[in-house]
Amino acid sequence: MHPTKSTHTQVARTPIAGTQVAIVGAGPAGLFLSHLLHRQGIESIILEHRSREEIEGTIRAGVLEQWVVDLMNGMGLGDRMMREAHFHSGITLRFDRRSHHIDMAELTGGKRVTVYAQHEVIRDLVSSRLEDGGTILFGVSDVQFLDLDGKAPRVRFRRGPDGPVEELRCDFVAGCDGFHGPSRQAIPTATRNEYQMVYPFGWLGILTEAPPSHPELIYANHERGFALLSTRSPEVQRLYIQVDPKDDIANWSDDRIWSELHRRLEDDSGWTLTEGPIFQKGIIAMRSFVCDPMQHGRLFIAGDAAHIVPPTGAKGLNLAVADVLVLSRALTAYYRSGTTEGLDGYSATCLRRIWKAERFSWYMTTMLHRNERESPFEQRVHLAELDYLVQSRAAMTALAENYVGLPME
Ligand code: RFL
Ligand code: PHB
Repeated sequence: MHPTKSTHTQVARTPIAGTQVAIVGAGPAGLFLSHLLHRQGIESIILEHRSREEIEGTIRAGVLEQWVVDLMNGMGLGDRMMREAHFHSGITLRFDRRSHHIDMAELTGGKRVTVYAQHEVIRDLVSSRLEDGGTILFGVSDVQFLDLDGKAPRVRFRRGPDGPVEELRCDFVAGCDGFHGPSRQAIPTATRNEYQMVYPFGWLGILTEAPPSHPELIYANHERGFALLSTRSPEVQRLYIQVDPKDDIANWSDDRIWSELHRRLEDDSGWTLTEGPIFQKGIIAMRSFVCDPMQHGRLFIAGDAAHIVPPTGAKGLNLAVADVLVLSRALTAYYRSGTTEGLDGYSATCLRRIWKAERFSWYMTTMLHRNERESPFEQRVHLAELDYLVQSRAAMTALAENYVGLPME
């Protein structure tokens, strides 16, 4: 591999010749990568299938690890987050109608839980990247990869569903196109190992116009199933309940949702949940998934394109940022000195962190959900795990340091 310097300057709507790094997908992975590369003087172009309005309006993650907050601030992207996010010192675990506060800040030397919605992060990253003169092509379709094994890969695409076929020449392709995108499939099956676990439950998530009911997140293990209370703003709250992933949202009237939330979340302290109008609801399935390796030739995949975690550990967005931080460092070293060591080791470096996050997300998920397929013995073991956790500083510290984010190497 030899570094090349692209001289291309992109003006939207004119034909595109080339760039240094073609990024597919404007989710957290793609947008953070484009920002990180730009700060190192490396050019990129983002090709995004959906419209700007769609990506800025999709409701997903809520919790940022401390180092992601620090990274955003260090990159000058944190002003709105620091004004509008909610900073909690810990979380509450609730089971057997009792509540237990896990003081993450105290257990981890000051690291906090930051609740700032993923679509707000997306809004901040898109506007700042466009202000910097970056190129994000929204609404592209038919993305295909060519010559990933060679020195000059190309990405073929159309603008909109009917635009002419265009080709973007580049040095590298970053596949940041989420779990259903095409980039992972471009790694030959002969070399691609996939590890997967599908859970027999999903989450029904709502957004409600109500004031916060509690100063921090509540994760509840209840005999009727898991429930989670989170927040978005002083006016909007985010709540989830464990449901059958195949259930139809039409079966869930607002009254039924509130009734389940009350039953699963309330404890013996007299605390009650504040209701409000529900303005968004949906059901998501849950899986754990890892693709190894995360690279093929000059293609590097990152974020949900390479791995999925169930949301109970709040790790997905944070892992996506960790991947692209590793990738941006490897690309920077390559363009500065021609060394390919970082690029060659990209997959192995990322997978060490990914498997730890997979373990933690699986642990939180199995401990907090009711799984009808498990034996009564296994179910009792999960309750014993919770009981042990809230009595052991060592166990709480282990949970806290994983939740607020393991250090980046
Ligand atoms: P994304 O966000 O899916 O972005 C991929 C982008 O690629 C585009 N795309 C294509 N573009 C061009 N051509 C194609 N052929 C394309 N195919 C796809 C898509 O339109 C999209 O814009 O992946 P990325 O960047 O890897 O980011 C991953 C995170 O979005 C995800 O892990 C988190 O949302 C997971 N997650 C959580 N993560 C956390 O860190 N903390 C949390 O609290 C948290 N809570 C959650 C979550 C995910 C949830 N859902 C809905 C799955 C809560 C929920 C309910
Ligand atoms: C959210 O606020 O959407 C959220 C919070 C914590 C999680 C998952 C999602 O573990």
